[in-house]
Amino acid sequence: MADRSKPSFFITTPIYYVNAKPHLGTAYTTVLCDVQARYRRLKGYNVKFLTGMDEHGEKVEEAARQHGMEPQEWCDSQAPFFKRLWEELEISNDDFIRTTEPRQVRSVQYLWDRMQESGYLYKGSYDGWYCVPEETYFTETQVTKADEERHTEGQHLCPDCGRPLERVQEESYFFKLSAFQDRLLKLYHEHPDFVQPDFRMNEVRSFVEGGLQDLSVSRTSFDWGIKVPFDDKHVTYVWFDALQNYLTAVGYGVDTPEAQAELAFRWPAQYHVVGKDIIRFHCVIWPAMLMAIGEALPEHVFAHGFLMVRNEETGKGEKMSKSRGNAIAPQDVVELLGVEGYRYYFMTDVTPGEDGAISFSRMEQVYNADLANSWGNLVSRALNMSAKYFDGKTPEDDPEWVSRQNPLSQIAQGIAQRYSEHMDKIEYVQAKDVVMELVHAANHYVEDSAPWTVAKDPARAGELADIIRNLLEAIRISAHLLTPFMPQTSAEVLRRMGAEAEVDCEDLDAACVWGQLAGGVEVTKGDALFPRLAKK
Ligand code: ME8
Repeated sequence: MADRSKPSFFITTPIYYVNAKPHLGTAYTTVLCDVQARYRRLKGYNVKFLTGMDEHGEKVEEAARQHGMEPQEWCDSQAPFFKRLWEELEISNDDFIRTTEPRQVRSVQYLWDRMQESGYLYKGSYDGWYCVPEETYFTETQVTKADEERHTEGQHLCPDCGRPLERVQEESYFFKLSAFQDRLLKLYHEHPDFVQPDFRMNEVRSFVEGGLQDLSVSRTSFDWGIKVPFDDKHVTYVWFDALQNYLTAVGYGVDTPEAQAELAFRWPAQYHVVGKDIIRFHCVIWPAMLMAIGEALPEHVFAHGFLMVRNEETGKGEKMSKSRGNAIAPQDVVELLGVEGYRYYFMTDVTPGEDGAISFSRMEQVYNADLANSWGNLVSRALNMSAKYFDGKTPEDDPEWVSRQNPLSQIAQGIAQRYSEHMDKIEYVQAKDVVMELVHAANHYVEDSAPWTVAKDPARAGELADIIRNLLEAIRISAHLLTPFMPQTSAEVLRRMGAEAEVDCEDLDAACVWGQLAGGVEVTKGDALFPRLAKK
């Protein structure tokens, strides 16, 4: 039972199609949400972190057929791949939704009834283009324009992905999306941070300003989908079904007091995190659907860029694909960097809003510089010295020692607040910089204060205790701040310095106040946290 005395923080990933195994791109979005979910738990929120699988539609049905399976059987066979990878990458989701589950069927059918009542639904017939890989409709004008630009000579290709289109002619229900243009523009005007980062908002706004067409939301030419409750010749268009998952997971359409309390507590969501490819579905269609049925709108949609593979010869980012032979599997990166190094690299070296060019050489560089040489090295030096000079323990605070000035406590002042300003907005690169400033300063401090020399003079015992205490305190605070990125390492560091009671912290600001290190507590030196990667 959720503790509803804490504020709710509801964050979602897209639900991924089960036509392919999870890959570096889907893992990127999922880790990005995980970091935010873990951060919010540290800030005392009651978090619900939702991910899942999108199992209906032509694309999934085709994938099943290609593998000689029934669609449901195929989806069931794919679920373990997603669940296993998320476990391996330390994804702390609280729920995993599949669109073939009874709760989704019930909720989508409830949505149909509400739509029918709203007056924004009508029956008609669709005659136009459809891209199966994108599960998207395109108008004649869009297709003609793209074909002219591409010189496709009679073949009609998808304006977005360039793959061949299908001609669809069928009876269909339509959602009156065109009626929402003004209300959507008003939303963007009144809530400029509804779409993040800013430049994506401009893209969405100009799309809507260009005019909206009604959307076909049911299909009659195939049947792998949720039946329309009042017309069972029709199945739900896969996006109309998929978007609804966000409401399903928090109890929408369930007539029990518990479900209604959950819905009231959780909805609206704070963040839908998506890739830039599906921004229109989340920033145009989804809010219009919610407006039609009178539900509150999510607070933010954060659209991140795409991961590209850096071509070492040209220095340019290229789309990842099997046919180019440049696709990188998540397991390859885990093998190189370990899970925590994997998370750290993608979250702190790729700016979340923009496309990011990734490469193995850059991964090694970041790992060695930040994790092996800076963070790992600092922890190992400080714990070793503490153990060596203080009989296997953290030094006691020496009341005789008066000089309390040190550069580290100054840098640490207000650090949790500076870090949070960035974490709140998913600015992970900048948040990491705030922590690494303290880590780098601590490494310099070791050199400048030369504890190994101080240790030789018994008259300087107070000074030695102070130096080691300062280092351990900087480490304690950094470990807390790095928890969302590398939860296992941070927990291990806190354990090694005898602070395991702090591992499940729910008040980051309080934990990061300087001066809380316990003295006389046993320390464990342990193995290197991040062994340096040798040059291949
Ligand atoms: O669109 N870089 O599912 P999908 C970064 N089922 N992220 C990437 C990426 C890349 N190269 N490639 C994919 C769907 N992604 C729908 C969603 S939600 C109601 C329904 C990520 O399996 C990114 O988050 O095609 C993108 O938006 C998502 O995978 C698309 O996943």
